[in-house]
Amino acid sequence: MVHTVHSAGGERSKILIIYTGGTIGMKRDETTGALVPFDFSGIYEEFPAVRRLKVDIDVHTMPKLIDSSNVLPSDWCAIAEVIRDNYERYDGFVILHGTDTMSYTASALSFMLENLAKPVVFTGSQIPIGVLRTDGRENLITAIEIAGAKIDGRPIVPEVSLLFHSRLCRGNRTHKCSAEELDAFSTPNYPPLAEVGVKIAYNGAAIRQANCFADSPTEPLEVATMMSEGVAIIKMFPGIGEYTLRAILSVEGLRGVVLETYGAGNAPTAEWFLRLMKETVERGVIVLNVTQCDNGTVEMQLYETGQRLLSVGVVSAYDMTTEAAITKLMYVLGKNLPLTESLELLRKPLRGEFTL
Ligand code: ASN
Repeated sequence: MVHTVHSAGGERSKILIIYTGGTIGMKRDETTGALVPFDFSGIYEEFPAVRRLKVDIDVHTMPKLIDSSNVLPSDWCAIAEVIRDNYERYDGFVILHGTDTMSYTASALSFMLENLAKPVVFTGSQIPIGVLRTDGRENLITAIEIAGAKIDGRPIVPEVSLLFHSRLCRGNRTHKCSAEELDAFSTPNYPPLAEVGVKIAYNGAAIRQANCFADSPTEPLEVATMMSEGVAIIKMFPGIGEYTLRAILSVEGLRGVVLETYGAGNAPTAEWFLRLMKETVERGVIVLNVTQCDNGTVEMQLYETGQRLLSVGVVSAYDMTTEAAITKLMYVLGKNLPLTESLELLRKPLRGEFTL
């Protein structure tokens, strides 16, 4: 469902808000007192300040509004398709999404939207929009402003980003780090694309540069909607048992695993563990090594415990977040390429998701 809400005057941007659900959309029903979804088509009545932005806003409400803990790859495809179908008509897109899995969806969309040349800004809130002290109002207004921001007629942030509290971050570099604080997202290993204070201070050097993404903003937008389901995340812990690990790795249809290791990409050198990893890799399952640390990169050459993983064919994810690693695996495996070509795509940054 698309609603248009126009406001007067000036050189303007056209923004499509895609509302998917989450806390940001919740408002208290005045008769029952229950939290119910807010109708964003009434955005100008509810937030008159939006009229002062130089934007015309349309609102697309997804058919089923969800708590983002219920999100599925099919929902990512549905969002990507809304962007594709409306791409030519808008200057930028704001995705209102629950915070719990927002980093997964933002990461997934960064890969699925090939040759993206327009802003796609994710945002949400910790406090419902209908509650007086909500953080949703500021997040929403700032996200709209960023999605419509241009210099010399060109968008300032032509990539998938995530705006929360006082920072705009690259979407595939984010992680929900707090269940309570309003500053709920971190951007490990990559600087914010903008700091939001009295002004919005864009960090031009961190924003998509011509050579930092493997796709091209001058080519037409393509939407990759095949995301492989044959993936898993395994978090290492001292004492993880051979049977447990073997059971996960022998699941039918498994094609890729994100292995969360210790420190700079280290894991036990126990013979059973390395044998199991070797067997897995030899079966054609890709094992992608991500660190459990909050920041820093995988460097498997540093210690024997990392070198052994490297020697059995485990692939470094460098400084990628788990969210980016799992969605990149789904995206790459969804292309059904020969193994060597999949590995080639995993070993290079496609959308600035890691630093070599
Ligand atoms: N459970 C909510 C969601 O992710 C949390 C939120 O949006 N703050 O949909």
